[in-house]
Amino acid sequence: MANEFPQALTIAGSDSDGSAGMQADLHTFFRRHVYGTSVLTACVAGNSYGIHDSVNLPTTFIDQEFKDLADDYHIRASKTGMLSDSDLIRTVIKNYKKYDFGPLVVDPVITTKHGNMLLEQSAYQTLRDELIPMATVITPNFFEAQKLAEMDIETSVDMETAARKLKALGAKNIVLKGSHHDPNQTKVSDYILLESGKSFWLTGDFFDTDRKNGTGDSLSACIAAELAKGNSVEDACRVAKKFVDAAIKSEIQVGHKFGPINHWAPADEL
Ligand code: PXL
Repeated sequence: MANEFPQALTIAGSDSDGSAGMQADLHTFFRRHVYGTSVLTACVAGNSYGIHDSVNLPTTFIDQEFKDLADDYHIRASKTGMLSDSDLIRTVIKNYKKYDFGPLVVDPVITTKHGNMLLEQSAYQTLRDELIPMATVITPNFFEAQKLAEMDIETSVDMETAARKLKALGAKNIVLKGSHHDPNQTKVSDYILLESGKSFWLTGDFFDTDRKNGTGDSLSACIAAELAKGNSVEDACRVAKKFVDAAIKSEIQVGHKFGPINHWAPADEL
């Protein structure tokens, strides 16, 4: 049947070293047997030591990318990554409202693992007030969740409170990633709050490594991939946690410092 193979879209920036951003998303789509399309928003020059430059694509070009995909492909789920300024965010919102590209996973990318800002200060409010309310799922990391929920998170009860606050911003389902900043910890627990009100924890082993670039990108891409296959948000989150955990545990040695996760590692039968 024409055009029925599961197709997903990443709306994100390119990371020249391939470890994060659109490259990590497309690796993930491929690995989860979903055809990957892409709307490129920005290009980042960097490597495993850090990020050294970035440029945004013109919004008229982004409009054209959306149109070309809408004219031909049957996209069943999408995700956003790096959207560095308000113009870009609003261009994505405008196009997303215009076309039917399925449920939207918003990874509220604010900084890189190295602490480089990927979102201009003025764009933060646009992300919070305009994009997050459109999200089927948001996947903030610990830092992003504290910023968006405007509270410190120290305990598991704090995580539950923060998730409720994030839901109040308008996102339907919340995937709040647990802290992994204590080298002595043995587990990392993410908290999931679903649209239905159901909530649960997903716990995985903590693996102390500096090869974790692209973890958040891949988690949100995996959720989008599973949604594109018609799976539920709950199942998508469960698969994504296992997928990313396996990819962190099985290091590949490329680059000298903060290297990528290993998208080959996960088994197919997650
Ligand atoms: O992992 C966050 C991220 C997202 N998008 C791009 C990036 C990075 C981190 O380096 O470069 C383009």
